[in-house]
Amino acid sequence: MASLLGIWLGVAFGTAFGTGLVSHFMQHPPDGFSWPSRPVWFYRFTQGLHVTSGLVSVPLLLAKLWTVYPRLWEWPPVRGVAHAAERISIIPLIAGAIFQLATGIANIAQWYPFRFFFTVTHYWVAWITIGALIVHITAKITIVRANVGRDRAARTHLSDRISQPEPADDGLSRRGFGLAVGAAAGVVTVTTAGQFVPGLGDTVLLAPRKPGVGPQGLPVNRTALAAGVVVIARDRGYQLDIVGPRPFSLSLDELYARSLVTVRLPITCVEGWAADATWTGVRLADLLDRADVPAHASVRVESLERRGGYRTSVVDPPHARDPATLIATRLGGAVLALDHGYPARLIAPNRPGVLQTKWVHRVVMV
Ligand SMILES: Nc1nc2c(c(=O)[nH]1)N[C@H]1C(S)=C(S)[C@@H](COP(=O)(O)O)O[C@H]1N2
Ligand SMILES: [Mo]
Repeated sequence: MASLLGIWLGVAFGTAFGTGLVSHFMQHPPDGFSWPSRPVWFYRFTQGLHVTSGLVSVPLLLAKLWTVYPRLWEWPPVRGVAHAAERISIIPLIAGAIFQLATGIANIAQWYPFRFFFTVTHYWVAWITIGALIVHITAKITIVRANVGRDRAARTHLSDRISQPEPADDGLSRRGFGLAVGAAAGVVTVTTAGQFVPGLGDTVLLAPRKPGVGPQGLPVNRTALAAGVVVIARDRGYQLDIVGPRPFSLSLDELYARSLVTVRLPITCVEGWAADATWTGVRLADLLDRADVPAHASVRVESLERRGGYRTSVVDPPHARDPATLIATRLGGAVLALDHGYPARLIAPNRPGVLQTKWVHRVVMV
């Protein structure tokens, strides 16, 4: 059972790690690297997998700890150098795994009881945990093979380290335990996947946000009140400034009069919810052309928000030039709600929600 749970945990943690790296490098692309803007749904897919594999790991990890718990108190605690190294690697593995799952869930719930910055810590502890996991897998691979593999001969060589046949009538059977853990993992998946799988919104029970619930049928991440832009965003004197070799500005009326392009794109929050919406606005590429911004240049989109980690975002050429990337002024046919970024916001395909800047008032070539 420990071997089987180990395999599933390895798959779940590996998935969470890989998709976590995608999300990290989308938000912090290394120099000279930029992500494609297509397929439109790619980030929705990877981030959905990230959150689901993390949540599914919770019942798997609890079951695994429960199964191996007696082994943690085995005597003598070490049986040589290799065994000691393996035992020591258990500490960052268990601590890291619990830390990643706990902080990830707290972040989904937008609950920040900790003093450190979530994304940076979650990223670095992921490397520590995966490092310890690789050491652990290397140390245990032979036992796992003997336990779950078809090679019966391997079993006899390791007879003292592998599971003995199940004694009859000894409490919860191995099969019953396995089914219970599988059921728990299944329930977690079904009650959270609706956050990002189109059309499954009704099954969301465990997640704090449901697609379709919020102003204009869309959840809100940070409200205008929280961002401190309620007054300034409603100012009739608002202007959108496009700063390039030939800078220009659009007044509120000009911007709305020019908002003629409609696209259907999701907002995909890193926290795991995604919702499709119909956006209308001006193509970013058209604004950049008019300002003579060269096709290979990146631009920075700036919000009216004065503080906050997500008040600006950089748009690299694949996204800046994608015909579906808009400075949007309308959502579902109506003027953008203040909480969704009135008077104007960025919306682009295949991009984490944190980079879909709201209350945009300036676009600057960088
Ligand atoms: N200026 C600004 N824009 C922002 C944010 C923010 O905090 N400030 N939050 C981002 C995040 S994390 C998400 S998921 C999306 C959500 O957009 P919505 O609130 O319109 O659904 O807005 C993004 N745009
Ligand atoms: Mo977000």
